[in-house]
Amino acid sequence: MKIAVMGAMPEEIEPLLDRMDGYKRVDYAKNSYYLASYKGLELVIAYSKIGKVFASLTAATMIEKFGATKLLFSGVAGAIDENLKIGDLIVATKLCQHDLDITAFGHPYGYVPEGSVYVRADEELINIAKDAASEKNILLKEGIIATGDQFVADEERKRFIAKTFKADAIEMEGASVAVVCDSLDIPFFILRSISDSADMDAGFNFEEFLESSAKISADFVIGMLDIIAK
Ligand code: 3QA
Repeated sequence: MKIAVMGAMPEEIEPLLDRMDGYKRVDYAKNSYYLASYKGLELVIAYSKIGKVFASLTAATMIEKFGATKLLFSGVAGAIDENLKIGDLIVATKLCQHDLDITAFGHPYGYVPEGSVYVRADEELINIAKDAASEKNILLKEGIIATGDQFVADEERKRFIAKTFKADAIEMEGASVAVVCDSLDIPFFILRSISDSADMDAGFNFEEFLESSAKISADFVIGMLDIIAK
């Protein structure tokens, strides 16, 4: 079994690589993939670069070229749910693309023919996350994550996404990874730690908290790998 662990930005995977027993870099498709070992587990680790297209390419590459049979995503997100504060962890129960719009043809937001508005994450992996959270007494929220090719720093856009998709958090990769994994029948898991609230201050907060929140998420994924390795 090979497990893919991906992020979007270097800051999201560096704390993971730091914890590996060893790794070697393989360059492919203008990106770097790290073949790593951790407590006897075989991993492939990479950051995709930002947005749905790069994230899809990386997820598909980890599965099709590197043979990953499960995928865990670790990173940061903007909060939509007011109860989510900077540093809090949220795991996606399901994900949607908030910027996918063929409503001109009477379809709902986020829907295209032969697709679905939401893609569900793997329940077994979510259960492992719950075990990791209770073991370490960490608060782990579950919710809907909305993905789009926009850094949202705008109350109005945020309200639209909240209302249309009942989303709790927003980011730029999760739903595209979900579509790839679902299509290829690979169990996946998307974890995010809050870096900002997708409002006026989002840019500023993001820059301040990217590193610390990315580490909170990465540390949690390490805790999950500890359980999987047992
Ligand atoms: C934002 C990162 C992208 O990979 C999505 C962070 C946190 N807050 C968000 C928000 N809206 C959407 N997504 C997010 N990630 C990249 S833009 C900054 C690039 O800086 C989640 C996320 N409010 C590069 C330096 O120039």
